[in-house]
Amino acid sequence: MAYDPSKIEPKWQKRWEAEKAFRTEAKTDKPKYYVLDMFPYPSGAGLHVGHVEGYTASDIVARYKRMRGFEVLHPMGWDAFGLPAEQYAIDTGRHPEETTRTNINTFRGQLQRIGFSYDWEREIGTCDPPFYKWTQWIFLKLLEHDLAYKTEMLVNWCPALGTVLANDEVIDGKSERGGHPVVRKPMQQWMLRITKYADRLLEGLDRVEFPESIKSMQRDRIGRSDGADASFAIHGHDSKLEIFTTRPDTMFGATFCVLAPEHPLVDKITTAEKRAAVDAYRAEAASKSDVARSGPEAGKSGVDTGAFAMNPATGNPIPIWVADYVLMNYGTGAIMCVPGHDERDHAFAKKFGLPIVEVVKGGNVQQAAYDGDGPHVNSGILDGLSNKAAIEKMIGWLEEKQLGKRQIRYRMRDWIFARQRFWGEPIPVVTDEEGKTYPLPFEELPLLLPHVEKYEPTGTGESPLARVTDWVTTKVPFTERPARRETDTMPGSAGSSWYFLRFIDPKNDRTFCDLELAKKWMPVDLYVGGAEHAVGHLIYSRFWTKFLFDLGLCPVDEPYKRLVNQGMILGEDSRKMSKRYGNVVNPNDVIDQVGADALRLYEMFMGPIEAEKPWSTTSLEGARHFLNRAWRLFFDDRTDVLLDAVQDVPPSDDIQKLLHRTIDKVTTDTEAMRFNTAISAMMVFVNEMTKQTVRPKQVLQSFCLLLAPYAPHMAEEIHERLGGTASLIRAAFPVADPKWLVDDSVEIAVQVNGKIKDRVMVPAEGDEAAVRTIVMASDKIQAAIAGKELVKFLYVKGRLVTIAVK
Ligand code: ANZ
Repeated sequence: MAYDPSKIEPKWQKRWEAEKAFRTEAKTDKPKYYVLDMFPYPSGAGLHVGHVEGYTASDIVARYKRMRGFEVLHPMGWDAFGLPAEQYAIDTGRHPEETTRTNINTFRGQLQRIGFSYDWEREIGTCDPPFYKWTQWIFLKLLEHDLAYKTEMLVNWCPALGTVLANDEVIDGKSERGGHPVVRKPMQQWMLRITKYADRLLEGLDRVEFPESIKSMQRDRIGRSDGADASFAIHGHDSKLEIFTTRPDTMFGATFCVLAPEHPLVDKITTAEKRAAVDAYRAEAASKSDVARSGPEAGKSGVDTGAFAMNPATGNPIPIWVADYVLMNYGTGAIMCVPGHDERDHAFAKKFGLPIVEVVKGGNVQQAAYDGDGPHVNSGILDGLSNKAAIEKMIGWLEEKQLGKRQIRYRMRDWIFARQRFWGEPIPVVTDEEGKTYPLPFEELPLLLPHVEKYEPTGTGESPLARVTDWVTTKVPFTERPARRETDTMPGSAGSSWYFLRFIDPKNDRTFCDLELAKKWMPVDLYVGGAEHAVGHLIYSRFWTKFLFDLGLCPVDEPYKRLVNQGMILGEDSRKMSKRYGNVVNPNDVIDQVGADALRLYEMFMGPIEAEKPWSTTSLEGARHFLNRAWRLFFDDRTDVLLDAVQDVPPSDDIQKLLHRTIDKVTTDTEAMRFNTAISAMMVFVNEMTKQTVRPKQVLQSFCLLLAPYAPHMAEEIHERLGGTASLIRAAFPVADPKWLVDDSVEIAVQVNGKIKDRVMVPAEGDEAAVRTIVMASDKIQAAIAGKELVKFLYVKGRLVTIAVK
C-alpha cells in the first residue's frame, strides 16, 4: 500500500514544529479567532479518545479559520494542580511534581502525534510558579474587594481523602473520586463570595451561545427564587420567627411552621415537656446530608416544639415544629407551612394530623396539595385574586405593616476556596498571634509551594503544609511580629478560572495579561469541552471574568462567546469506556494501526459532535479506507507515482459542478461544526472522481485544500507532491462559485419499511453509491434503522430511496 501515514505524519509534524507554523502573532491586523479547548488534567492514563474528539473538532475549526484569513489563537496547557494529580502521586508513591511533569510530557507527545495545530510557545501549566503567581494575585484582589473571607462552615469532609470537597464532588454521600464516605463537619474555610455575582451570572447567560441544557443547569445551580421574608411573633417570647416564602399569597393557609433542626431558636422555644423528643430528633438529623433530607422522605419526619407562632395574616396561633426537610443553609432556615398548596407540607400535615386549609381554588386540598393558579379564597384582602396579583398584594401589605419585605434568594452558596491538601496554590496570607489575617504584599508573589517529602494528608484535617515548620513560621509583612502562613491550598478549579486570559499573554511578568492584548483577543470565540464542566468550572470562570472586568482589567464580562460540548464516546459494547469493562480504546494504538489522519477523520465521522456514540472498529477501518481511496485519486497504489489520469486540463462542466458543490457543502458544514456531513460530501467527491479517467489537477488541488483541516498530514503531502511549495496552513480555503451550484441537486424521499422518514438533497446525477452515502449520514435515517439489519437499499433515480430493515 502506497499511502503510509507512519512516514508522512511524523514528517509533517516535524516540519510544522521547525517552521513554527502555528505561532500566533499577538499584534495583528487580521481579524482574530480564539478557539480554546478545555485544557486537560494530565492524568497517568494518558490521552483518551474523548479528548481526541473535542480537540479534533476545535483543531478543524482552527485550521479552517487560518485558511479563511483569520489570525487564530489555538493554545494548549495543563490543569495540573489539584486532587486527582495528588491522589495519583500518592497511589504511585512518587512526588506530584515528578508525576505531573511526566504525565504532561506524555500528553504533549500524544497531542503532537495527532497533528493538533497548537501554538506550543504559549503552553502553560497551572502548577508553574510564573502562572500561579497570578492566580495568587487575583486571589489577593478578591480579598482586597471583600470577595474572599474566612469563616466557620459546615463542610463536606472526606476522611479518606483528607480534605473538604465541593458539593459537585460529592455524589450520594460519597466522594466522586474513589467513592469514600463524606461527612458534615464545621471547619474554618476560605470562601469566595460568588453569591454576590449570582444575578449577573444569570443575566450573562442570555448573551452567550451555550447549549440550552448547559444554560438551564447553570440557572438551576444559581437557583433564583423571588418571594418574601416575613416575621411571625412567637407566643410568650420576644424573638421573632423569620421565614422565607415564594408564596406569600398563601399565608392565610399557613397552619403550622417548621424550623430546621439546626435553627438557633429551637433551643429557646422548645417547651420542657417536648425537650427530650426534640433533642433526640436533632441528634438523628445531624448525620443526614442535605440531599437525603430533600429526597423522597422529605416531610415524613418531625417533632413538635410545643411552642406557637402567630400567623400575621389570620392572627391565629399555629404550632411550631422541627423537621429536617427544612434546610438551615437556605433562606432563613424556617418556613410557614401551607399544606393545602405545598406537597411536602401536605405530607407532613397528613402524617401528624395538622389542619389543611384551602386558600387557592382548583383542587381537592384534603386529598392532595394544589400548587396551580386560581382565585384565592378564605384569604381576606386576597379573595378573588389570581396567584400573581395576590403575591404582589401580600408583599405590599407585609411591607406596609413592617412584617416583611420582598426578597430574592439564591440556592447557590459561596464557593469554598480551600483544600487541606498539598498539591495546590498556597493561599498568600499570614495570621498573627491574635488570629488577625494579613495579605502578602504583591511583590512577594509567587508564594512558592515548598518542596516536601511527605505530601500525604495528615488525617487531622490540617494540610500537609502545616508540617513544614520553617515555611509556616514567618512574620507579619513589614513588621517583625511572628505570624503563621495559611496552610490550606486553593482548590483545583482556581487556575482554570482564568487560564484563557493567560494564553493571550503567557510570558508577561508585569501583569497577568496585557489589557490591550486582551481587548484584541477576548472573548474566546469557540470553547470546546466535556459537559461534565457544565456548572462548576464554567460558573467559576465566568465569575472571575466578571470580577476582573469590574476592576477594568479584562475587556469583557463573559469569557466564552460560544460553547460546544462533545458527546461521550462509549466503548464498542455501548457501555461507558472503563478499565473494568476492558473496552477502553487507546489513541496511541489507533494511530499505530491506521494513522492520525484516519483517527481524526473517524472520530469526526462517528456522528454529530454533541452526540453520545459508541466506538466501532469497522467504521474506523472505513475512515482509513476513505483516505486510501483519496490517495489513489492521485497516486498509483503500487509504484506511488503520480497517475497519468491527473492532468493539467480544464475541468468539464460536470466536474465543476461536483467540485463546487463539495466546496459549498464542506464550507457550510465546517462553519456549523457538522463535521460528519462535511466528510460525507468529501466521500461523495472521491467516489465520483475515482470513476474519471481524466482528473483535472486544479480540481484535485482544490479538494486537497478542503481536506486540509480534517486530514492535514495527507493534504500537505499530496500538495507537496503536486508541486506545491508553501505549506497549506495559511493557504486560502476554496470558495464555491455559485454558478455551479444551481439546479444540480434534487430532493428525494427516503422510506424505511414503507414509511417516509426523511427527505434529503442528492446530486441529480448521483449514482446509488453516492446517494447511499448521503442517506446514511441522515440522523433521522440512522435513528430509524438503529439496531436493525439492513436487508434492502433501492434508489429510484431522482425520486425515492426505499430501505428495508428487520
Ligand atoms: C410557603 C409556601 C406555600 C411555599 C406554597 C411553597 C408553596 P424555592 O422555590 O426552592 O426557593 N422553603 C423556604 N426555605 C426553605 C428551607 N430552608 N428548606 C426547605 N424549604 C424551604 O422554594 C421556596 C419555598 O420552599 C418556600 O415557599 C418555602 O415554602 C420552602 F404553596 O412557603 B414556601
